[in-house]
Amino acid sequence: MTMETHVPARNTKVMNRFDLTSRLIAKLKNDEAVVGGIGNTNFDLWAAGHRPQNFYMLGSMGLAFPIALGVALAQPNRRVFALEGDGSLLMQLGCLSTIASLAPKNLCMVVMDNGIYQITGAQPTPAATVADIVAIAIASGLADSAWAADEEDFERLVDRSLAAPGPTLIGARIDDKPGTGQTRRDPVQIRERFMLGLGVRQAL
Ligand SMILES: Cc1ncc(C[n+]2csc(CCOP(=O)(O)OP(=O)(O)O)c2C)c(N)n1
Repeated sequence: MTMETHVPARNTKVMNRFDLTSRLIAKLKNDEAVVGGIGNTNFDLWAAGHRPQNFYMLGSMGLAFPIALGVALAQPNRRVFALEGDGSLLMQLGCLSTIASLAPKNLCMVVMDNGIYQITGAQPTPAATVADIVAIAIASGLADSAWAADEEDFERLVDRSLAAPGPTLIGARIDDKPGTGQTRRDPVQIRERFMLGLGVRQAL
């Protein structure tokens, strides 16, 4: 079964990244992993409440979904969420069809689509005009992809992703606000904490 009817992006409510991220984190009760993409997605993930199972990508656009794919394949009994901006995903579209081919049941991708490269000065991305991220995901083989119509619908889609076999993708149109707060930029610490959080490294 797929995520019901596909709502076109332009019929969806413009929401807020930090609010949606907080709603997602509030639902996680089983040490689910969450991978934040470069910049605002990981800033808001940090601000929503740091968890040892969070990983914060620094510096490279488009790597949240590929990293989350690796985690999902390595730990099939853990649910994995990944948060990415539209500009970053458009730079790394090939990951969608790779994920569709490998079909990890435990992976949910969330695209925070503000139609701009917010963090570098709000230049418009193709998602603002010609590119529909959810349509691209479906055409890449990710049938369980849907735009969230509003916050309630976003929560419903997250609940479904926690219960149903994935991979799933949720598109959310968001406003142009920058991230709330800033992740501490210490890549070694971020990696070590994540490995501890996933139980693949023992504390010294
Ligand atoms: C390969 C590469 N090109 C350009 C940059 C500079 N850069 C960093 S974040 C960013 C914009 C990210 O846009 P998006 O993913 O839509 O997130 P938003 O800033 O809108 O939250 C850009 C252009 C980079 N870090 N890496």
